[in-house]
Amino acid sequence: MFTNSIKRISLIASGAIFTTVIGSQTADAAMISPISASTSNTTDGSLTNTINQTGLSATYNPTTDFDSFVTSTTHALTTPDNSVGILPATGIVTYGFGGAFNISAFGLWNGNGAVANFGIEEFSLFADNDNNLDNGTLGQLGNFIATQGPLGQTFNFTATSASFVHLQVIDNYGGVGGTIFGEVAFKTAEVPEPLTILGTATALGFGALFKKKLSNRNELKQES
Ligand SMILES: [Ca+2]
Ligand SMILES: [Ca+2]
Repeated sequence: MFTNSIKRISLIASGAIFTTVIGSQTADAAMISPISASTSNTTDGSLTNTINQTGLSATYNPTTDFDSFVTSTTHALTTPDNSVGILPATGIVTYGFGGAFNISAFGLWNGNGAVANFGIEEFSLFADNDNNLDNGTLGQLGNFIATQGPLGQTFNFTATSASFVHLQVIDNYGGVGGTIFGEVAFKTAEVPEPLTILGTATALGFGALFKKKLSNRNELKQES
């Protein structure tokens, strides 16, 4: 659906280094990427493409400052190789963190295809302790309006502990048949697990330290 028709992170001997790493980990603007994504919509491209940093103009890790990263990083033209299209245009995408994290903002790189208007416009976020929206949630984090384009966008909400977040796509900018977005990330205040910190320190030590209106799904499939 993107193609021609949708013109779319020895243990180090130095304790000083280790301390430095811990110091940056405790910054209250660390980034967390979901480790899972699911939807009941049909997809073109892959939801994995929205959590694996494909298409981003820079890469991040858990110590990266969320605010400055999101607001200065762009996503390449959204294609099936680096993004996802969900069909129909509205629906729910559920992201999982592999455990509860205290999250306080959502980063989105929206649809940025060769054909405009397939990006997310209105959306809501819900916190949850499981991947099931139907059995209730921990509450709505907010209702937001995204803009289209390659630059990352930040949507803040009250800090909430959640293992899953449901992204409810309510509307897009008019593209018929589907909605496209390139990448997501979350802001967390949580200190990553000790193992993660150790791994990061060790690594540092070794390393130097839709245009035409899509008429139907067949067309979408054919062109995917
Ligand atoms: Ca991507
Ligand atoms: Ca639930």
